[in-house]
Amino acid sequence: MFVKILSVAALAAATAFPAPHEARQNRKLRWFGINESGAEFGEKNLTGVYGREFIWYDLQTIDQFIAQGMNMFRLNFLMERLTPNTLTAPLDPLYLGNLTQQIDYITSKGAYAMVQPHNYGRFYGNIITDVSGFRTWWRNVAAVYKDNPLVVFDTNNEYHDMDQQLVFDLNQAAIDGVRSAGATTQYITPEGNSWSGAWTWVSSGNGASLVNLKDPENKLIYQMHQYLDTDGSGTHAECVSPTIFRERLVAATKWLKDNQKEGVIGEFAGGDNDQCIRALQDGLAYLGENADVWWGAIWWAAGPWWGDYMYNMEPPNSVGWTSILPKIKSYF
Ligand SMILES: *[C@@H]1O[C@H](CO)[C@@H](O)[C@H](O)[C@H]1NC(C)=O
Ligand SMILES: *[C@@H]1O[C@H](CO)[C@@H](O)[C@H](O)[C@H]1NC(C)=O
Ligand SMILES: CC(=O)N[C@H]1CO[C@H](CO)[C@@H](O)[C@@H]1O
Repeated sequence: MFVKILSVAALAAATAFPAPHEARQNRKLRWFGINESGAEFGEKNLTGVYGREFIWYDLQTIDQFIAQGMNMFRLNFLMERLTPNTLTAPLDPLYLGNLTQQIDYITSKGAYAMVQPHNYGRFYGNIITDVSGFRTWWRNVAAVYKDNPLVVFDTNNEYHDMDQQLVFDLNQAAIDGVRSAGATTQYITPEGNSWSGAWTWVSSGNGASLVNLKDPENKLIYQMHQYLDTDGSGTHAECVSPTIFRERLVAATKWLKDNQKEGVIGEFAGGDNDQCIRALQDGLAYLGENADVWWGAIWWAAGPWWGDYMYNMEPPNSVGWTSILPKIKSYF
């Protein structure tokens, strides 16, 4: 998805909404969680100022999500803020400090934290071609978290319009960098070209290419994204049909099974309307039916600055939190 809609004003209309708080017992999906988004905002302003161009996540909301049964937090941030100017630069202590604070908090609760550079395979807007520098970037980042098995490494958000071999090489470099740092117990999620869409995973050539990624620890969980609007971009409140989520997962599911791979839907969403709710329930049920290969799904999105955005799931009064989550939570 490439559009963000912010209306902080919408937060003003606060209605106290009591959060149901049973912890989930019969988990249907190994992972279910949410994208935490805001630290990657203001990508035109680098490095940018905390609280003005970008924001980190409200730790109290983490507890609220966990109380709803979530156990996976995909943490959006920008590479340019962690390593200003060059891929191999030292990690910025304050930005890293905030990322680590989030990770430590989440994992101290027993949930997974996904380290997710929201960079589309680009650095300062340019496609990353320095594969060796990218490997070093990942080695440096993974070294910080190598002793925390609840950290998951997402190689990069949504490569797109790139040479397929380069996408393969960057993913392999990330895997090699992470493992060379001594981070051997963590899962890694490669992403594909074409915005890592599940519906185009096979047709785009991602499947044929990325099937050959090698991880000495054998802990790759392929990450795909899936939206339910006509163009699959996640920019509309409407969903194509009540079965569109499932339909858009069929080819990727077959690929996972045929190749004995495992996957996760790293971003998905639909608007708060009957057709989308049915599609969301149906698609999540499908993931549950295929839980041998699908680890779960991660909603797009939460974060303090989403306002009245149609997919906002930030507690306590966003549409996702008050209206959508109650209708889908029994599916994970
Ligand atoms: C942030 O970026 C925008 C767009 O490039 C620019 O107009 C604005 O002046 C920048 N703000 C700061 C504080 O640099
Ligand atoms: C988070 O970033 C802000 C702004 O740079 C900084 O003041 C603060 O100390 C950082 N927090 C941590 C825990 O490092
Ligand atoms: C696929 C997707 O939703 N990507 C979006 C994630 O959120 C950021 C805003 O923080 C967008 O820029 C991305 O396009």
